[in-house]
This record gives sequence, C-alpha cells and structure tokens, in this order.
Amino acid sequence: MPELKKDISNTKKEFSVILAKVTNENELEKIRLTFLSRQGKIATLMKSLKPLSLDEKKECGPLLNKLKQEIELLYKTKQKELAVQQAQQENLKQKYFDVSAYSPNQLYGGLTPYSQVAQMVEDIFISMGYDIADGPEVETDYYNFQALNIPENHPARDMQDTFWLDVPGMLLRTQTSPIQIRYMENNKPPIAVIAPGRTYRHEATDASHDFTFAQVEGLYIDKNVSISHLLATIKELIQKIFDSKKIDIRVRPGYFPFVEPAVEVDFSCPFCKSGCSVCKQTRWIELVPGGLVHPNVLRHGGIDPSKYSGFAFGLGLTRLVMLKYAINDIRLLHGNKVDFLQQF
Ligand code: FA5
Repeated sequence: MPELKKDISNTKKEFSVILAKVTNENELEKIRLTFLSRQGKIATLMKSLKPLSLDEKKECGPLLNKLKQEIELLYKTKQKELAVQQAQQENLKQKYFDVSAYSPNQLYGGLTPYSQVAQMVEDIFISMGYDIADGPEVETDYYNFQALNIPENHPARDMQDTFWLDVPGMLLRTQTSPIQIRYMENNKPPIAVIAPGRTYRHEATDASHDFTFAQVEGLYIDKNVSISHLLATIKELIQKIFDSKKIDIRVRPGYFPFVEPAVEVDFSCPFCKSGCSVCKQTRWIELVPGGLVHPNVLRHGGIDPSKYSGFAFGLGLTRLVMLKYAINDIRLLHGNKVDFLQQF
C-alpha cells in the first residue's frame, strides 16, 4: 500500500514534467494515451486497488480519483492553451500575408513587333493630320478591282493572285486599295487618310512572301496635288520610322491601273553605307508603290477629277516590320513563337 501511494505521487510528477515539454497536438495525444487511455497509467493504478483491503481502498481510492481529476484538468488546460496558440499563429500568418511574395515564372505581355510598327506608322500620319480608316477583309470584285480601274479580264488581275470565295463576286481583299474607294464615297475632299490592314494572296510562301500580310494604304486628295507631295510624305515616314535624317529616296516607274503615273519608291538602306544582307548589297530597299490617283478612280469615288487630284500609296507594312527589326523570315511574324516574340 505505501508502494501505491508512492506510485500515485510519482505519476503526477511524471505527468507534469512530460506535459511541460508538449508543444503540439500530436505530442499531447501521445501523453493522453500514456496516462488517460484504458490501458494507460491511471487505469493500471486503478486495477492495483483490487487486491487491497477495504481500509486501504478507502485511503487510496480518493487519492487515485484526485490524481485522475488533476491529470484530466491539466490535460484539458494544455489542450486549450495549444488551441489558442494555433489560432494566434494562423492570425499572424494572415496578417502578414504578402500578396506579392508568390512569383512563379513571370510572364509579361507586350505588343507584337507588327503592332508596334503599325502604331508608329499611325502616330506619324496622325501627326501629319491624317485620318485612320478601316475596311472589310472580305471584299467584292467591284471594290477590290473594278472601281480601281481593273475591269474583268484585265491582265493586271494576274499581279495579285486572288482567294475567290464560293459566293460569286466575293474575295479576300488582295490589297488595302479598296478602302480608297470606300473612303471617297463617304468623305469629301480635302482627304488625308491611311488604312492599315490585313491582305491575302494565293501565293507560295518564302522568307519575304506570305499568303497573308499587312499593308497600309495612303490617300491624299486636294487641289493641285503632285507627285512631289507623295515623295515628301514617304520620305518623312521612312525617316521617322528609322530615326534618321539621312535617308534618301529613289523613284522608279511602276505600273498599277489605279494610279497614273505609277511609281515604286525605294529608300537608301538605313543599316549600311556600302551594301549589306538587308539591302542585298544594292544600298536600296524597295518598299512603297504609289502614284497619282487615276481620274477613273476619282470618278468611282464620286470626286470630280477636273477639280481635284491626289496621290495614293500602298506600303508593305509586314516588310517594314522586318526591316525595322532586321527579321529575316516573314513567317516568324505570325508563328506564335514566344521566344521570338519576347525579343521585342
Ligand atoms: C499593291 O498591292 C497596291 N495596292 C499598292 C498601291 C497602292 C499602288 C496605291 C499604288 C497606289 P503590291 O502588289 O506591289 O501593290 O503590294 C504592295 C506591297 O505589299 C509590296 O511592295 C510589298 O511590300 C507588300 N507585299 C506584296 N506581296 C507580299 C507578300 N506576298 N508578302 C508580304 N508582303 C507583300
């Protein structure tokens, strides 16, 4: 019986020492199993009452009950303490949650080289007082050819291989020039407008030709407009795009039924002085065809050619993007390759 009393007192001491070291719920659960479960130390002490005499039971029974109550109380108190600590830690985590701390591979969005150059061209023309116009990509034979002085069976149709649609007389526009007619129909001179947009041609692709590419149409109509206005406008555009005052232009005769005279405007290579791979060692880069708007085209647009004259041009926008950023294959521009696009 003195043995049992000693065990009771030791059990409490032992429990207190272990409990003081408990820091989380798992450790607390272990201590509960050791002391308070059916096979635990308290239950074992209870069993050891059995062989004792009635008087001994009367003396040790209350001691054991008291031990059990005390241990249960200590256990519950610790349980509450741990719950409070855990709640405080959670609060702290939320309070100091840094929304910018999680940064997986950063993905930056940006404008494609095509959009960047299109915006540059638009800004340059807006600064010269031009309007920006748009037109349908699915066009009629009338706007894409006939109104531009290219009647049915005219050999100039062969210059632009056409994607004809199943609907008779409908096509994917081969050039942005139909917007000239649409704009003249709805606006009176003086007219100063550019129209950037996508065009389509049934062509085999290579490094500098695509079946879909972008052009920028330009149209200026007023009284006494001459070819020198066209050349000055193109020179201004090229100098601004290539940030250079030293770009020369060269004019060669061209042929388009909707302009007379028709010219091809080349500009001096902004990348070299004596020939390079971009200008194919020629020092000149071919970019903008244009000319003075043919009187028949003015008439189709509802403008009197005896009063007004004008110039038009059709800049190869996709080619300009290639030149600006020294891109050597046109197909990269709509290849959707992220490592290519990330360079701009
Ligand atoms: C035209 O399309 C005329 N509409 C341009 C014009 C407008 C002349 C107004 C006169 C007055 P052309 O077919 O040459 O012309 O095309 C114009 C430009 O588009 C070319 O100089 C070239 O830079 C670009 N281009 C033509 N075909 C392709 C192609 N397959 N891929 C990429 N760019 C092309």
